[in-house]
Amino acid sequence: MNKPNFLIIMSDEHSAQYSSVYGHPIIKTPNMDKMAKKGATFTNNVCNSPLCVPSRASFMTGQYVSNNEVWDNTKPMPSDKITWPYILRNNGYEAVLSGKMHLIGVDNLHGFERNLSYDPHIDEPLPHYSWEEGITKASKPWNHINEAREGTSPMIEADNKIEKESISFLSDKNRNKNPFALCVGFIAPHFPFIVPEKYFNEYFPDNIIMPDPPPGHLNQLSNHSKRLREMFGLDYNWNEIQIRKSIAAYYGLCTFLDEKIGNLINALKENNLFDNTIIIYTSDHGDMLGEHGLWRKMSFYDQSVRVPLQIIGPKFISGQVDKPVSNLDLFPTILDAANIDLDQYEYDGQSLINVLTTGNEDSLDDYVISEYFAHGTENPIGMVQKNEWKLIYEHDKNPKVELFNLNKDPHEYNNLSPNPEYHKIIKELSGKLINLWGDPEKLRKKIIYDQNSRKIIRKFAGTGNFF
Ligand SMILES: [Ca+2]
Repeated sequence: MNKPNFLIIMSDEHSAQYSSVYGHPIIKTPNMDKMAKKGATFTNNVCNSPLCVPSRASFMTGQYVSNNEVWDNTKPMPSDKITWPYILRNNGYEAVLSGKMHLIGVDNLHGFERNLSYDPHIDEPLPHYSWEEGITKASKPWNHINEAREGTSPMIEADNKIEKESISFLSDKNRNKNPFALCVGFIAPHFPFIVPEKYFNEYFPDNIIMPDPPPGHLNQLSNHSKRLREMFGLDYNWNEIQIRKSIAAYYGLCTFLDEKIGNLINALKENNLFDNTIIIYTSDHGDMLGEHGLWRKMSFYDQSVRVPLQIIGPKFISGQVDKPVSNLDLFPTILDAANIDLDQYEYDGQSLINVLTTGNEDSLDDYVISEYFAHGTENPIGMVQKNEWKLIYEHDKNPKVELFNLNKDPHEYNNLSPNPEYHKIIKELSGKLINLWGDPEKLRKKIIYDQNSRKIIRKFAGTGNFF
């Protein structure tokens, strides 16, 4: 049987809206534009947690974070979790990683046969946070904005190496013998805001859009947003030139990344692999870039949670899919595309193969869920999106709720939750989250127990030995 190959590209920190294909008026991502002509572009795809490790672990297993239990960036995934690379290998595939998947702990592969290059982000153990210790205010402003400039960095060098080894893998003369899945994890456009001059100069100083919140907006932010600003030193008035440099470098990193996507697709074509390869492009989460007074991710605003999803395949449609989907749908989609029986596996996602082959969105679920259980909160937080509605729900004795109408208020400035008119939709969407979580207070206690356990283990096992 002729099984399709897979080229799966996951960037780091690429918000969907920061690309020309998703409507940005300035940022140039011509290869994503070309992908849109050849395949499907999912306009409302979200990551399942706006943070590296939990988001990527859910992508690997197809499970919601609350089921997968990879709560934060220092929580390793158990090695006996079944992942899509293991299942592909069990069905005759060669499944390899090139670059980042942020698989921390003793098992850096979780089913991939090997890493063709390396993952620079698993070398540095990240700080461990505990909800019981509360939020500490940053002692100084976030450093990456003052460091923004043109030039190169170890992350640029890593991406060049990841690209080179991936192209070398695709150019191997034996590549046609067995079906393969090559998963390429680029670092771009993740900070540091440093990018080679040719990309930087494309945007700096004037070819950018500055954050422009309406008057008073920063005083009305949710508790979660206010905590993030305090904890990460984001509530600081940087000078405008440095903000322009940061945004220009991020835009430049998007174009730098887009070139690499194009080069990988060209390598498929040059090696006669394109016609039998399914190509997927997505990212683990986005970046706020100063909107709502926030940088980095960790929030459920569009810039942080909505990520690109483009899929090209020999029998797939070209066009837009507008119903909300999420990255954990890729687990069943990849297996389904490889003709593997899905019934024997446990996963939370839905296969996208039907919409990819027919263009008919009717069979897709009408809502998606994303969750956050890491630093910057003291309680479980979740997001449910259905049609034009986005609900953000923080568990507490008195739950904190935000509701946005994405059609009327695409910038998410107008929280409708205090208006009794919206009680019905709030009840419906929060019910989906409670249904997933069961008792939210039990979930909170379970996460705290896990955080405290890891704190003790780290004390004796050493930082970075196990996680
Ligand atoms: Ca990330």
